[in-house]
Amino acid sequence: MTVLTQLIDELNAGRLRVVDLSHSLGPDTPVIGLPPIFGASPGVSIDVISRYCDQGPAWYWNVIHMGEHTGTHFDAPIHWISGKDLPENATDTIPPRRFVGPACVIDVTADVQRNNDYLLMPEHVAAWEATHGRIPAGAWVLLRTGWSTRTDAASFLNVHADGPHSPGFHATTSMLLAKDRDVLGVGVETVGTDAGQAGTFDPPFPNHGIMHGAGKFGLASLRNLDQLPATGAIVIAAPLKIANGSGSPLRVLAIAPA
Ligand code: 23J
Ligand code: MN
Repeated sequence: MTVLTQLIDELNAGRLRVVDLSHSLGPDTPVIGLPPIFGASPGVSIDVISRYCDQGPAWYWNVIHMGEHTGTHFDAPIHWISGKDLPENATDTIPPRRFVGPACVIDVTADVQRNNDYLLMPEHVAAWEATHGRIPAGAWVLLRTGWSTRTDAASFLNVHADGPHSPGFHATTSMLLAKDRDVLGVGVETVGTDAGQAGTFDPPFPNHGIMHGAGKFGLASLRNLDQLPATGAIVIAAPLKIANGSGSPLRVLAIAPA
């Protein structure tokens, strides 16, 4: 018996389960809207090449078209200017070992219900660690907010006259996680790893700047975080091997105790 045969035995026996942390990807997938002075990410389009028809009598396949940062997706360090010169910073050069790590799930659902602009602070991490133990190096830190239950695009993006409102990380927390805890990266249920209002922060989009400047990753638009324990699950998040890619849609899988 090896740990790998034991893994399969535990999955077969239902003592471990695979939890899908991804949304379905299609034309209805919401995409981030940046101020119009910046380039825009298109929505998803899927066009049939053939479907058991004259163009392909026995086969069905599609052409897909979308931005790299669409739906449930991975942010590589090269996505941000702070990570642009780091080694192994793109989807095709990150060592695959770094796609796998233990999950630390921080549940702030109640705080976010009170305040859609909630930012995770270092003292919240300290309180979580007092209960669950120190976040180990090489962990995925997943911010459970309940945001993935917002299934219509308008409430998911939550754009008001003064811009989008959704939770995220305070810059000091991003520093703590990236530098002191040496995480793989952070994952969120929202459209991006920065808070909705982060374009107005000084500096703008601090989580992107700090995480990617430290060679860390992001996972956006996760779901089913309520099916994970605070500790004890592992996450596998491997982006498409796009040459020089800044990120990609992906299937994020967790393996968790049943
Ligand atoms: C570009 C600019 C700002 C942001 C983003 C992309 C993302 O959220 C992303 O998908 O990485 S905030
Ligand atoms: Mn992204």
